[in-house]
Amino acid sequence: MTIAQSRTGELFPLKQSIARPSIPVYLFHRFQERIRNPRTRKRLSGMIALFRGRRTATPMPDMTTLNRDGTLMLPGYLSPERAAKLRAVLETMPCRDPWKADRGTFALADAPVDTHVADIAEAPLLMAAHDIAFDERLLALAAEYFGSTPYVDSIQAWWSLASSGQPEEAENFHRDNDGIRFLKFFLYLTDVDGTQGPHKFVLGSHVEPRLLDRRRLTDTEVEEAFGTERIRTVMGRAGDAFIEDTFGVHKGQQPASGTRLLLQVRYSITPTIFRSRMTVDAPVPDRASRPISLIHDA
Ligand SMILES: O=C(O)CCC(=O)C(=O)O
Repeated sequence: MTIAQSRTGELFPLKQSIARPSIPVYLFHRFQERIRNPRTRKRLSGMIALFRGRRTATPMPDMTTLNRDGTLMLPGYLSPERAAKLRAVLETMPCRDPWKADRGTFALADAPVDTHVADIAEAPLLMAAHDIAFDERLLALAAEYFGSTPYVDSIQAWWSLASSGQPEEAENFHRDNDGIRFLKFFLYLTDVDGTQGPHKFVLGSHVEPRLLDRRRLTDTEVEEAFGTERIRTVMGRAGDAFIEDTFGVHKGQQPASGTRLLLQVRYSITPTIFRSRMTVDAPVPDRASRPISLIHDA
């Protein structure tokens, strides 16, 4: 039993720790990641929405911003007290370096000096994280954005650490290719100033056919292609959140000092190959939008 699993009342019981995407999900992933033009991607996801049963649109003022910019700020999403409570539980959970798997698991305080990202694998078990992932407002935003019922595909949490070495992986600008249409909800659980690895997003890049290659992009390339004025740097307090179409160009910067704790929920129109590996032994929360959960076993 891990430290975290001893915290009953805060965690759901674990059902599976190695849930895998099915072969059709994997094959569809390989197909959709090759479709680079944002318009073609939107057309295809529209066809999927039609096939799955299109939602009747409920006018939501937030959708104008999300559709135009590809990102929507949700300041003060959690109160500072709730954010601190969630952080206190996550602090007790074992971490692992997703880019250096040979390190095994470690406590945050013992993170290797060259670890940039300390991932918390047990985050999907947290009841407080489920309250967020199945929040009616987030589900409604995702349903409107997709034009169809959302899958709650994953819950993740990780620490970004000030460590040695050059920016790694997602610390460089990139476009995500997680699915044909998806949104990521990001929640800061520590205060994030200019030095603590603020997230960056290029406004409007989710619909713009520039720098579409499946690779990491340099700052110079992004600045030249889109202009520095379109790059939003997201600073905020613990409890601030934003939801984003991360097919748009973005990165999570390497902190120059301090640590950043972030919780992320992925919503998608189809299951992704990055779906939650952990599932919980509990019923899917009853919500008006009838989300499909990949964090629960069917
Ligand atoms: O850590 C961040 O702010 C960004 C993470 C990221 O690039 C991603 O989830 O795709």
